Amino acid sequence: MKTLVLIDIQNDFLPGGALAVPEGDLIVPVVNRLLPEFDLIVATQDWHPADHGSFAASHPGQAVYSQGELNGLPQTFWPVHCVRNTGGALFAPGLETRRIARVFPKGMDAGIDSYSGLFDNGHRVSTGMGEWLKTAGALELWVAGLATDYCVKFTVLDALREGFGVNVLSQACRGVDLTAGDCARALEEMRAAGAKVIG
Ligand code: VGL
Ligand code: ZN
Repeated sequence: MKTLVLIDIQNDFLPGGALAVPEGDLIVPVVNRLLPEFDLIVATQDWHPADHGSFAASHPGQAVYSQGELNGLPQTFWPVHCVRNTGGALFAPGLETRRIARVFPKGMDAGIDSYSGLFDNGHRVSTGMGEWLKTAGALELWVAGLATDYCVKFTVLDALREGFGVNVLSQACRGVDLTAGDCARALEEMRAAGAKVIG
């Protein structure tokens, strides 16, 4: 069961979006080209309430892209992005979505962020993705999407911990690189944890 996991390929993460990932749009044709190789395809969608605690705007005086804490966990304060049921939260135009078997929304609890597609950042609540994939017979995952240094990385690390074999499709990922080198370090961290980073 060759399984593809697409992470947060949403308008707000594309150039021109609220939390633009440089070259985020370039992965769309790459992903579309890969789809026929897979038996099972799932996706995540960052799906925040308008007052989500990861937004700088939810904390008066807090600058976007600054670091702080949210309910005891370290938190980067982001621009308002991927508010559920808004255009910014929709999948990228041009992304072939017809074969996506199931979409797992995440980040709905205003009090905690959820970079990983499997658990919130405190590992308190599961999205159900890991269980669902196991029930579907998936053992090995191929991961693509946005952003390499946040949601891709934490999804990969959680999937490894859950016992999946994990391959990172690096040409089908792009990152934020808030600090230069973040993406390279994220790929190295995934590799060190047991993921295979492939073209
Ligand atoms: C993401 C920051 C905030 C991501 C989501 O998809 O990588 N990054 N929310
Ligand atoms: Zn988010």
